[in-house]
Amino acid sequence: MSCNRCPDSCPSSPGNLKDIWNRFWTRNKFKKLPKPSISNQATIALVGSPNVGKSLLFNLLTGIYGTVSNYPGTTVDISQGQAVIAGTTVTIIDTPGMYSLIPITEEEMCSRNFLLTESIDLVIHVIDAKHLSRMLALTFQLMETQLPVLLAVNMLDEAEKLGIWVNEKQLEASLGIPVVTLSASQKRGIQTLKAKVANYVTTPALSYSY
Ligand SMILES: Nc1nc2c(ncn2[C@@H]2O[C@H](COP(=O)(O)OP(=O)(O)O)[C@@H](O)[C@H]2O)c(=O)[nH]1
Ligand SMILES: [Mg+2]
Repeated sequence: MSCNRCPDSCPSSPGNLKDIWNRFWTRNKFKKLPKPSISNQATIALVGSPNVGKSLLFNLLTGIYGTVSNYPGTTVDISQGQAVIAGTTVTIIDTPGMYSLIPITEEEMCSRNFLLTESIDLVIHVIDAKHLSRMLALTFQLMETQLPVLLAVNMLDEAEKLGIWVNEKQLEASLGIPVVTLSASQKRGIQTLKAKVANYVTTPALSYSY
């Protein structure tokens, strides 16, 4: 909204805000719908806060043969590997820890840029079951980018010890996206995760309308 007192260069002037808005959303405005079936070219990004188990999950899905490279122009690591899901080989990317799509750290900047500029078929948002409500904020931000999102609620073993029980179906119904509860360290829920990844791209009913 214009206050009518700002010079044209004011960052709050409607023109500049429109530019920022357009730059942020252009990529998403014309985003294709998820592919009808998972293909050899599919790229799946593991995203989430630090220490939620992304890298352990990456290792479980890809084995030990991932490659680590620097995000261009930075010293931030991005790991890439292959996994077999629903009988086909897909690429899995382990992104640097990120609390929010509004970046503060270099890691967050890299993860955000990666998500918004690369061709990603599915984002797996890994969260810690012990801090469910706090971590769902990023889930909503990711959903707003209109990228297909699957929520992986990890650390179930630790949550259960604290008496926290996560209702996968209820969460799925509330959010409108697929949800998997798992414990990467106990290798619990990995097959369900793979099945839901495969299902997600073939079952339009699970797509959220937002
Ligand atoms: N108890 C428990 N520990 C886990 C689980 N998943 C990962 N961890 C541990 O949590 C720590 C952080 O995991 P890491 O994969 O490095 O997290 P990242 O920072 O998200 O990549 C490591 O010590 C893992 O072994 C889990 O499901 N349960
Ligand atoms: Mg990691």
